Amino acid sequence: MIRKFSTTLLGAAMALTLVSGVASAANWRAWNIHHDGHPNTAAMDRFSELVKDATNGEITVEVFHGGVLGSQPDALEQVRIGAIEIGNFNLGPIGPMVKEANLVSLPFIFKSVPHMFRVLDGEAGDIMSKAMADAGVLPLAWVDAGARSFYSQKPINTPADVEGLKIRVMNNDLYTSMISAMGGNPSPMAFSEVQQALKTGVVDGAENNFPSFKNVGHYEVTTHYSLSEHLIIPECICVNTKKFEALSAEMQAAVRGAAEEAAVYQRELWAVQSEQARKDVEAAGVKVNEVADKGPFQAAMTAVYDEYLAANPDMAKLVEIAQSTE
Ligand code: BDP
Repeated sequence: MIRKFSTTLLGAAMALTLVSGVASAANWRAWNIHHDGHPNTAAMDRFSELVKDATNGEITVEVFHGGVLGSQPDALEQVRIGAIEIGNFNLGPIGPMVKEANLVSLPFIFKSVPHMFRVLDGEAGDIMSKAMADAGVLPLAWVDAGARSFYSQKPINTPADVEGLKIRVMNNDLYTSMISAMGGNPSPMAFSEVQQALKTGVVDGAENNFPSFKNVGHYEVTTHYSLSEHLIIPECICVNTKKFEALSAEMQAAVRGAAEEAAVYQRELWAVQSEQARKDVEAAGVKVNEVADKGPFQAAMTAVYDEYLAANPDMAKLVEIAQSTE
């Protein structure tokens, strides 16, 4: 009798182990807004392969490209609540959700892309990462998104050239303030709608980096790209905090390692493909112009900083760290 009982118990224990063994395998869904031919699409595919290898298939990541899982603000909310596990996000749309992330959305806050990475690798990056993780969107690695510049049907050389233009921006009040401060009319809009809006004249212009300008065909409906480089916004491979923290330490290290390796790959691809994207759009007829003096653009942003810091005085410390980082 006793033996029978213990055999039953053993059977139950084995069944439980089996069940929990199955439960510990995770099939994650990843959001990516870009299509084939964009560096981040290749990097997210690489990330998926790396996760599978590093976790011996215990965690799989299925990447959904082209924004099919929703717009960026929607997908961010999904990752925050754990309905989607992971994604390649731009920090711009994270700002309205996590105040600290807004540091990178202040125009001209960074001197260059390397400067931006130095800031992220320092104390400011730690503060931002913690705040993002606390909000449910934990950054595993930072990736490059170059600098954003204006494009329109005429060259833009001074803030006065933006006056009266309707310019599409990503969802973040800092960008609407930025355009208003130049005398333009900001139009927040989902990325997927911008090409049509440019084509039909619903907007007069937009702003982005070369790979994105090319990948979704904005260059086909635009004549001039002006190198204002007013925003240098990093992106992340970000995971739902709870799902990540529920993993064993070993699995966490494997997933983080995969993200870091995918980020190195992304940065290499970015360097090559953003040059190429510029050449491709020029070959297609887009006129690219340098902005000889960015001073007037920077000067116009004083009002944006003043207004923002008056409403968010606790952000002054992050701004000061970024500005004093060499
Ligand atoms: C691209 C970013 C993407 C944004 C898009 C936009 O990679 O995350 O959604 O710009 O302007 O450069 O909405």
